[in-house]
Amino acid sequence: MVCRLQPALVEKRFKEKRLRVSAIIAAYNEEKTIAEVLGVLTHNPLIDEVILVSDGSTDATVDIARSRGVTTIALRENQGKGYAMRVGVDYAQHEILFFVDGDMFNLTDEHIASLLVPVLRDECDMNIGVRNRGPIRNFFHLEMKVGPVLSGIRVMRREVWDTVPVRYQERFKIEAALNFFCSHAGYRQRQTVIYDLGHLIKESKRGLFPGLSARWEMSREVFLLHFDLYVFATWRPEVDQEPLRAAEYDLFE
Ligand SMILES: Nc1nc2c(ncn2[C@@H]2O[C@H](COP(=O)(O)OP(=O)(O)OP(=O)(O)O)[C@@H](O)[C@H]2O)c(=O)[nH]1
Ligand SMILES: [Mg+2]
Repeated sequence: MVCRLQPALVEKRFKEKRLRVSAIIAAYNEEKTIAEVLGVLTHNPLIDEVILVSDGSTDATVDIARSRGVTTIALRENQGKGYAMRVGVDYAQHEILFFVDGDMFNLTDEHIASLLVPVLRDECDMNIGVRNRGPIRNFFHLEMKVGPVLSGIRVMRREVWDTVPVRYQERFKIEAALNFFCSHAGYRQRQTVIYDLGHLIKESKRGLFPGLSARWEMSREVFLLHFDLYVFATWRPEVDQEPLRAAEYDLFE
């Protein structure tokens, strides 16, 4: 007799046995989009915990997160994206970390599954979401080669995060550092193309000139980081694991 597992049964087993997922959103003044992002994450069956870290936001981000009932950590002063992510990691209870930017829109369960499932099925250790922006913007993003360097939507095992020395868990260094140290430590990295996922750009969030200035800062930081990581190689993971600097925050659970 040939026995075949029913797809529904396989799916049920997968859900019961899978590793647990903590979703972490580092958000700085994202009141326009955060409710939608949190709504999708809190209703997704693959996600077991949602943590919002407000990076010194001065708008309604914290109030919106609290009203959605997610764990909210409100840093009292802006510390930069990497630091906010690290605070979320320290607070997260689960083995799989799912980072999502707070300024995204049109996030769907299909996007989430396409990023989470390969890590949950142990096909890779980090899965980076690369947004397909359409032919014209893809061209300006060097045919999507810039996406993986900066992408804020990605899934990883906790041990991948732990490969990054503390001094690279800073501002906008963190994503490029994750890519580098994940590969350097021999973990398996994958990129998944995501369609129809939008996000707000700095120029629309902050105004044209402050936005351009912030973009210049981010680009400069990431560009110089590549020299540090790949050319001068100043990192020494074994001596770089200093404790995280302290910052004040309020916790709402
Ligand atoms: N700009 C900025 N973003 C932060 C900070 N801390 C956390 N973030 C969050 O990091 C995510 C990405 O920020 P963005 O400034 O939009 O950066 P980006 O999406 O890589 O770049 P563009 O949208 O192209 O400008 C958002 O969820 C922000 O809320 C911070 O100090 N500055
Ligand atoms: Mg953005």
